Amino acid sequence: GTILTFALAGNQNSGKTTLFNQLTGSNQHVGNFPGVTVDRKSGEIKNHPNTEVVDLPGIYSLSPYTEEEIVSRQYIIGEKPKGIINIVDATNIERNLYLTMQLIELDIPMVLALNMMDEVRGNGGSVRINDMEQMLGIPVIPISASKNEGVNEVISHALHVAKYQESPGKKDFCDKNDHNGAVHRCVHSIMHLIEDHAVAADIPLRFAANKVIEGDSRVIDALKLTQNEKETVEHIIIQMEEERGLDRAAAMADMRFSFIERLVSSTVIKPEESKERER
Ligand code: GDP
Ligand code: K
Ligand code: MG
Repeated sequence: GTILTFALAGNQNSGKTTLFNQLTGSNQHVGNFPGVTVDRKSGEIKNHPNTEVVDLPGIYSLSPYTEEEIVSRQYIIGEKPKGIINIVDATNIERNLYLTMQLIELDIPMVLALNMMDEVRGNGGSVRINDMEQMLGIPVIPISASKNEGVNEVISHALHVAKYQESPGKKDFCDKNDHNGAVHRCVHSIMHLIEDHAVAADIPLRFAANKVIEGDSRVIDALKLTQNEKETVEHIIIQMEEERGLDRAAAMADMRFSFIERLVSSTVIKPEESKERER
């Protein structure tokens, strides 16, 4: 039958290699991604024949700034794994979720393995997992990779979303009613404008639109926009920058961090707060 392929993606030091080892045991192959010196480690999930997990390099975003980021997005967009396992360091959620939001834009079935929960709990903190799942629109599984806790749950959720191709439930993280309304309108106008090109180039639409706004030349070239369309895109972005009072890169980053702030403030209970609660 067909092989269920998974990308394991996360920030550096999120516990990616630890989880990869728990998922695959000793069944690992090491190679290289084509054309670069970045290691490509893959393996079958323990007790699940016809699966393959690829341990992507540790990355902070899907912007094309480092070899690791280019390799990772090339792999996900080009080879189209059936699912993404996104590992997040629960002790550093704000920073880690920046990548999570970009992965969700790719519209590939995905689960979030919230790692280092042993440390969070040890410090007296906690996370409202159900609320986080609702706000992100993907399954969230609290784990401790180093203690092998929650790993089987990650496997069963990952197999499920991949088998049934359950894509993330939401991709729009703009709050239309806050100061990001202009960004929201800009993203939608550009999605509308580039839709046929994104389909032809086989690039997920929202990811393509966001990358066009960020000025990502690889994505812009791949879309093969006409001169006329490029000018329209530029006009839409300039209008957004004027309304928003920020340049395009800052406006997009602010849109993502505003959401992350809302998410963290309603789902993460920091140690001091949880102690308050107990009193
Ligand atoms: P990578 O850079 O994402 O591949 O991260 P590693 O797997 O190398 O892990 C980074 C560090 O975090 C190592 O020292 C691990 O032992 C540690 N680590 C990984 N998972 C956990 C966990 O669940 N809890 C704790 N406390 N430490 C962990
Ligand atoms: K490491
Ligand atoms: Mg590693």
